[in-house]
Amino acid sequence: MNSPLPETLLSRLLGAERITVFTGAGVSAESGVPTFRGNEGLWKKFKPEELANLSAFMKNPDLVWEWYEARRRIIGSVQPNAGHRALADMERLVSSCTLITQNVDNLHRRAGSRNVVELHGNIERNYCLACGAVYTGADLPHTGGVPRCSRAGCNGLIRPDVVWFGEMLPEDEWEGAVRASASADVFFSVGTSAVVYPAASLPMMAKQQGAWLVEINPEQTTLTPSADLFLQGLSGELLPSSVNALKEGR
Ligand code: BJW
Ligand code: ZN
Repeated sequence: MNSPLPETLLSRLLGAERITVFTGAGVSAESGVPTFRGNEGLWKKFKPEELANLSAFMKNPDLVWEWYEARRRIIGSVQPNAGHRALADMERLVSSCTLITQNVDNLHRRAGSRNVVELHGNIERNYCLACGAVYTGADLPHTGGVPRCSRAGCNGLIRPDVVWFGEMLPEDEWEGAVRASASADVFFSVGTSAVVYPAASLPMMAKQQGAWLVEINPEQTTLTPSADLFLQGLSGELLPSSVNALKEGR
């Protein structure tokens, strides 16, 4: 059982005009989507650094594609959890609420969040490396192995529209994330190990600009010593109780 939420959290939430939430793989863990790192990470066979980069894809496109296909199958078979749903509720309760996610699994949108900044792309979109043509799951050519572009004369490799190591984050999303972090009164960092940059710089950016920094995670991270409040536990429990407290306080 979690201990009751501290009063300071409630008063900070009630006094906040702008709340920004930054999420990572841990927020989808209770839906059954494996995280990347740590003991519970299913991808222990491969480090994300080994598969989530362009040179791995060029060297062995079928292997990398199959990793994404396996993940799409998992994501397609699971549902958003109570943590995702609480964040969708939070958006409806707070006048300015931005959700910045590193996740590519689309579960925040499926839960009803609308103001979502996807920093690392979306696994449901793909594009041709040669001509840039966009493919969703439904219009992908199914050939076995990595699909190839069906535009006349192209035949380029199709890759998932996600951000791999060594690649720049999408400019508009990054700028939106920086704006929402710098202007936040309360900033939540939820379910992320906060080791992958530049995304991991957002919580400290928010704090340096005056936000009250709350971290939700069952484990301590490198961010924990800087958090104004560390709520140790599962996001599927702590996010609903935070949002319920906000509902009751209003
Ligand atoms: C729960 C829970 C529950 C569990 N409730 N919580 C040296 C220093 C600094 C930076 C670099 C460096 N060397 C290289 C870099 C740059 C590099 C980087 O940061 N590397 C570090 C690993 C060292 N970054 C990049 O390359 C980025 N681009 C860039 O920098 O561009 C500039 C540039 C351009 C050209 C050349 C050089 C630089 C791009 C990074 C892209 C990351 N992409 C991935 C894959 C996306 C696609 C896909 O999904 O396949 O993004 S990697 C992977 O990590 C994925 C995630 O979004 C990201 C973060 O992981 P996350 O979400 O934190 O997950 P976990 O598993 O790490 O943590 C889960 C947490 O949940 C844990 O803490 C658990 O305890 C917790 N948890 N259950 C709450 N129920
Ligand atoms: Zn093409």
